[in-house]
Amino acid sequence: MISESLYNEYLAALIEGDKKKCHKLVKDLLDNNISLYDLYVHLFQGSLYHVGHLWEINKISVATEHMATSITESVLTLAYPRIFAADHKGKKAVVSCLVNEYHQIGGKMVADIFEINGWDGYFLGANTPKKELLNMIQEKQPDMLALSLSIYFNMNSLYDVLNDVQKSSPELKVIVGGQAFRWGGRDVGEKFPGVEYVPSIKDLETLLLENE
Ligand code: B12
Repeated sequence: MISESLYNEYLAALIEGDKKKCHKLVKDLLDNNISLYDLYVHLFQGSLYHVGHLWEINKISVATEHMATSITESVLTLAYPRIFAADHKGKKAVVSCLVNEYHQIGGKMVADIFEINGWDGYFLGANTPKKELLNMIQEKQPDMLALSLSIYFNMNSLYDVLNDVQKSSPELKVIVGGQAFRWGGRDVGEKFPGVEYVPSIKDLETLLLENE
């Protein structure tokens, strides 16, 4: 678990732009065997939601928010040695954000959860055009496709992509998740049978264990 004082120390360093301190705090946590879940959800996600709130109420600038995001993207890589140490099972997942979706950290975490559970997680990143995504699915022939959505206004793009994916790869298991679903769309499985809304990376781990 992450103590409140450590969380506050990390958050202050993040907002200050003290990358060195953020790196040290995260490295110490990893050396002390913190679970990836605690690190990703309680430290990285928690602090970014906090940063988003401070930005929303005009307590910090857009530039500070961008700086905090960039530091988070760099400290995420500190967990790579642990993530890539997992035994691989020969299963593959393509993980992507859709076109006009620039929030990519949640999707990156999802790809890491696949990796640590022994899957190859091919992460395509932010703003991926539909055609490129469909091509990658043909190329990699994944066992699962995971789509991440943060902006609710992008829900129609999601439906458009799901339509085409179900036509070109009818057997492919598709899961969706991300903050956009706070505002609606959790009934996606009714519109697209077989597509599953997965609320969190904890639920994703459970799903992967069930799929072993
Ligand atoms: C950083 C950030 C940005 C950065 C993103 C850069 C990057 N490299 O990713 C930039 C500057 C690009 C950005 C832009 C915008 N942003 Co912004 N942004 C944020 C911020 C501060 C953090 C996002 C983040 O990384 N969170 C941390 C990650 C780890 O959390 P997460 O995405 O929720 O992911 C977790 C889960 O949801 C889940 N998950 C995610 N995807 C999936 C998928 C599957 C399959 C599964 C199982 C799970 C899962 O797992 C993750 C780990 O637990 C948020 C604040 C917030 N509350 O998040 C606002 C926020 C998301 N942004 C917001 C807005 C409004 C915008 C803009 C429209 C602002 C503007 N006026 O330009 C633009 C839109 C750009 C676009 N078209 O995408 C709003 C969205 C509100 C809404 N109603 O949709 C938020 C919530 C801020 C706010 N409080 O208003 N933003």
